[in-house]
Amino acid sequence: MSVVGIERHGAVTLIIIDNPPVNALSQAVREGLLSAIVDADGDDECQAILIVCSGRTFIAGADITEFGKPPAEPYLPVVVARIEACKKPVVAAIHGTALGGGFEIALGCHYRIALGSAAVGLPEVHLGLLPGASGTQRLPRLIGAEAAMDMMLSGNPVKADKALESGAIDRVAEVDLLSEAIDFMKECIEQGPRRIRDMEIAAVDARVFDVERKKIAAKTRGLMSPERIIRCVELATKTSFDDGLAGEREMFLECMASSQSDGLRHAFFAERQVAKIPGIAKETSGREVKTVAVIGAGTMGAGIAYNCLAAGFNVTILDNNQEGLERGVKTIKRLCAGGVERGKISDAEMQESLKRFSHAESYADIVGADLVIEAVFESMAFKKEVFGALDKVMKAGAILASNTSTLNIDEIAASTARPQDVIGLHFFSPAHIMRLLEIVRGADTADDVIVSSLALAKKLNKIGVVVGNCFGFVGNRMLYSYGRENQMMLLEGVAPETIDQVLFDWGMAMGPNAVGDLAGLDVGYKVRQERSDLPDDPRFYRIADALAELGRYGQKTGKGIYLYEEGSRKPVPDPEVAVLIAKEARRLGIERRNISDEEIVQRCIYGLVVEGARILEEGIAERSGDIDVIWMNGYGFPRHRGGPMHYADSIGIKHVYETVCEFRERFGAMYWEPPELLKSLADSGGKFADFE
Ligand code: 3H9
Repeated sequence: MSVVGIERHGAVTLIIIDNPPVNALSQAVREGLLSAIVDADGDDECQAILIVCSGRTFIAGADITEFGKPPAEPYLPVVVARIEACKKPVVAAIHGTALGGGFEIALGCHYRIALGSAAVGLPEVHLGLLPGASGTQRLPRLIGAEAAMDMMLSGNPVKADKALESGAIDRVAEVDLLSEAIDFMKECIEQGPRRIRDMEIAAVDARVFDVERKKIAAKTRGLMSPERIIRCVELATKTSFDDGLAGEREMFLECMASSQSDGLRHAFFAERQVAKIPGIAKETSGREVKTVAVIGAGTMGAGIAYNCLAAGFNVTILDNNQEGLERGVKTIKRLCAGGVERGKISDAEMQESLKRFSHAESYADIVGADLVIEAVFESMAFKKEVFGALDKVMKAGAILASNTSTLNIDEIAASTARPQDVIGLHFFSPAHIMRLLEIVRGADTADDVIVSSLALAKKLNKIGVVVGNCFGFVGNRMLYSYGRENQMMLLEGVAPETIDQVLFDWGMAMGPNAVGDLAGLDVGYKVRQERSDLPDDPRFYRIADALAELGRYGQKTGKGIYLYEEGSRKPVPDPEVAVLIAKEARRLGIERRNISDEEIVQRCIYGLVVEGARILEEGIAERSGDIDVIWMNGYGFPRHRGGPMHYADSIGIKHVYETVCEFRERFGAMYWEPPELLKSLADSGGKFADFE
């Protein structure tokens, strides 16, 4: 079946694109569209052309699956130019979203009409790209340089009413896009083609470009495409349309060939892949979840409760400690008020959501909940007690979830007579902000409980990743290796602020020492105290433990590995800590030395890769991409590097393997014995991405 069809309606020719699921501009679509345009332009009966799409949306952009492969003609800029060159008016009728190359097609058209529910946008920046089919040259001519830069730098779609206001579209259709578009075309025929390339760009103060550069510098640290978007728009204000196009093409191809775009494209597909769970049929339906009970009104419990409330669930928070409960309720109300202040919800919506909120001190008040999320203190004994109690009172079929960040979910499930209903839902702090939800599947967890958990993640606007059961699951288990190397290097002579700076410059959202102080050094300390399987190594997390033992818990106590001035979150290096580290190193007989920035990065990041490889071997993660999604969304791993496993794939597994072997020689096999998977992929020239 052809992906581009033609229908004649009197003097109007309809070009219909039908390429599910999102009408991406594959080679076949580009070819079909070009040929249809040429035909219609040469057809004497045809007075105007309408480009529409079947299915759920207008064209959502270039076909990203073709990126990184040899380009195939006709190229998109050629198709857009041919549309614009038509002798008769061409109109785009937009429903759903016209994104990227899809919106560029619409900009090649002489007029644009969109349904009120539609949106248009240029999201290429999210893929490490810039609009490469004349968007950087046409949009500034249509709506002005500053508004165009805003759209391209944010990558966010703009709703039809706003797009109409800015001039990005010409008309909003109220009800029936097709018939209203055909009516609109009568006006277009009268006016004739209106080509954006011939429009004068509105004058702009030349300083806006540098202002914009400064504005985005911190947010787009290390990324190449945002700066090039500004350069392209600047070019549009200074040179001819054709010279601007040539500049855009050159910069687009440069971005396309970059490892950054490769990493971001990987992130795009990996985040969609996580929802597909091998072994669970696509049509498996989940259990109905309307009412959620959260147990434990601490920071995490309150954050989860607020998150569920904001997503529209009926929520009850339960804590048997009256004071703790009151504090939790206050936190939730404060978070609600914060949502109003930040313009996320209206005051009326806040009042409405508080009607769905209640608190309780006894299990009897939550027996009817569809889902219980336990968020009590991280202690196996305590969690077992809670689950034992829940098992006795909760209605049949209720999902019993634990927010444990490390503990064995099967052991927790064993304290109930319904292990099929038990699952881990590992939220990340702050729960209402962090996008990751690690969904921990126990040995007996029912498929429909997993499906419900994925649906919950979606409703909470999170990315749910299903993982297997082991200590720390995927994220925190890997974090142990990363943190371990940080701790070792402190003892070996690198200052905390140096490690943090090097990893921050490499792209991590924060350095590991600053993260430790933010999360609270007492948290990890208590977890290590409970573990009986820690390595027999006095260096293991020695500095973190020593600080916790001194009551230096981090930001919350004003002192951790760094110092914090009253009311400030800015870490300040503390000479006392430097003395403490040097003393511990001496006690342990560790020689202090200079360590290069390269070694700092390699030991921390390859530490992650080695553990990730073991996790894959053991089947704790289904795919290497799942691990990447976890690290990009829960641990501040730079998205443009595509996650730790993709990063290893992109720099070459052989190189990683050889460096790990070298580390084994230098630092011993206890931590650096290469996993079999790493070795076999290095031998075969394979990639983690190919491992099933
Ligand atoms: C570009 O246009 C460059 C040009 O400037 C220049 C070129 C020279 N290609 O997200 P969903 C798949 S760059 C291929 O779950 P939703 C997606 O993988 C592009 N496939 O649905 C998934 O597949 P599967 C600029 C694509 O309703 C399925 O469609 N455009 C593409 O939640 C459903 O996707 C963008 O960056 C694509 N372009 O959201 C837009 N898009 O079922 C990227 C989607 O096998 N797309 N797929 O897992 C989106 O933002 C969302 O997909 C969209 C729909 C909002 C459209």
